[in-house]
Amino acid sequence: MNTATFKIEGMHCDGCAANIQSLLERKAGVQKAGASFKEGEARILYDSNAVTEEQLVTAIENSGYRVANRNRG
Ligand SMILES: [Cu+2]
Repeated sequence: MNTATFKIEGMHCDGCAANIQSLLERKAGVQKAGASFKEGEARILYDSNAVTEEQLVTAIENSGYRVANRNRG
């Protein structure tokens, strides 16, 4: 399992965070995801054999948000 923390730009309410959380949770290979509007970030626990970090970023950005920064762990 891998963990990633993304700084996300473009969220403007808790609904945006819930939206990001559910789109991440729908991705194959994602075991757990959490997103916070207040902190402006998402934390993801995923299996890198099933989904890449790049694919997670793309899923978020295709929904109209921007991943400004990424950290592993
Ligand atoms: Cu919103």
